[in-house]
Amino acid sequence: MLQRVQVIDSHTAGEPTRVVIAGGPDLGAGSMSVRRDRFRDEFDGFRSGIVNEPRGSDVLVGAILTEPHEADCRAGVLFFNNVSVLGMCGHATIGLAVTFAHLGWVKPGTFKLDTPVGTVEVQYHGGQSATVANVVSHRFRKCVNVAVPGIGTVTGDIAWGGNWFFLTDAPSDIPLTVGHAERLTSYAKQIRRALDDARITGADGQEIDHVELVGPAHDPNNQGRNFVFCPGGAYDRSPCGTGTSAKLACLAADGKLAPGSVWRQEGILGTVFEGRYEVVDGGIRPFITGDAYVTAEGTLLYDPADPFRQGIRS
Ligand code: PYC
Repeated sequence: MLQRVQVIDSHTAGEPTRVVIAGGPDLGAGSMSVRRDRFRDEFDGFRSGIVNEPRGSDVLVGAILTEPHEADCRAGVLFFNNVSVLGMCGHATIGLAVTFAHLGWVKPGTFKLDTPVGTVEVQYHGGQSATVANVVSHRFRKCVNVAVPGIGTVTGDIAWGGNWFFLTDAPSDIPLTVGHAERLTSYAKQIRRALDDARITGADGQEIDHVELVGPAHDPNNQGRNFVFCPGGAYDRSPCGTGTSAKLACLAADGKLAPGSVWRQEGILGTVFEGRYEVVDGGIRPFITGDAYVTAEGTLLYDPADPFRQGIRS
């Protein structure tokens, strides 16, 4: 019998999200991190079937909704990509807000979401726009050197923005434009491999699975531009919500951006997230504002006889 899974697709500043709204597995009880581990260990085929080819692509980020564990949250959510499960995802949270509004589930106002890395608060502004008050973010280490074969020593900061990031200046000979995405990807991938080889990690030995190349904004109305290399080898089409949070944590730690001041972060397509922060215990609370558009309502069909029903895993 065909299995049916209902999804809504959206994109936030160019980066796609697919939210499962019915037909997903029951992830049982426990905190969102317990459910994340259960999803990762027992339902990896489901994850892959939602986001990977032939139904998706390497770029797609998935989200699955659950009952929240924290009573004050509207829903629990797990984010995932082409290879695994993410901690948080900023662009997808903005996509969720606009999707929830599209479904008539929320009106302009605030609601909370329970994620494996903490509670986030979402302010839906109406129309396409939402602001995410992200999890507490911080810079973990400053000016870390890593020897990258074929490139040389690369220096960067390690920061947490809901995922772990290594932030470093974009190379001077590769423009931060989408036309150079292949070269930027290859550069970031080499850094990622060198970090792994040198066992350079985030706190508690956690893997640094995102590399953020930073440079000056192209538009004088903005303050910076980035290229974010994601764990599964794709690059973020948006300015990356957790990556912008990590950047804000570094700016705050360096005293380069005052609490409440606006940082307009361009991504590689030139789309913008507006960021600001407040100081809290353990770091900063980033606020990330962006726009999302719903692109499809659909039912995915899974034939038990289909050899690729669980997607093509790389
Ligand atoms: O927006 O946080 C984000 C994100 C993480 C990976 C892709 N997008």
